[in-house]
Amino acid sequence: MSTRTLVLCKPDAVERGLVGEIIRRLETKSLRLVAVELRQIDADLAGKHYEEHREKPFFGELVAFITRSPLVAMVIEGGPDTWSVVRAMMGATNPREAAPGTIRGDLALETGENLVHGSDGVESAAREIKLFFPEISVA
Ligand code: 3AN
Repeated sequence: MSTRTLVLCKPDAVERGLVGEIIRRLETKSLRLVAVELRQIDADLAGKHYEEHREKPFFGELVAFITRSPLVAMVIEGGPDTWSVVRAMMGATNPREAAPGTIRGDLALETGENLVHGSDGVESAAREIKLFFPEISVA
């Protein structure tokens, strides 16, 4: 069985011209692209996407960042635990602590500009795919 997950190349990735590098890493790993879209999201979608962080002190900053310019949203698939493979490739939330070899470890320095988002489980993947790509099947 193959599962799907949502990946975002955040605005900093688009601004820095790193979308190709990020997709290259995912594809080289043999993960497959199911859907890809360049779009600038509004505060409403950003708030729904980051629902779990709504009460955190950095929520306003997070919404301002993710809406500031276009991002690239993708649905990725590849085996039984795609979300977990993608998370391992992303590295730790704080790029200063992210291992070399990971996307954040190699390409970023600040938590507020950490290039990528990946769903953190099967349920959040289904929820997030529905938010960004309502027409795409979650599995
Ligand atoms: P991840 O992106 O690794 O799943 P989450 O879900 O804990 O991390 O956090 C979502 C986003 O919120 C992060 N990518 C980061 O941009 C931001 N964030 C998380 N923790 C902090 C923090 N302590 N200060 C500022 N921004 C943060």
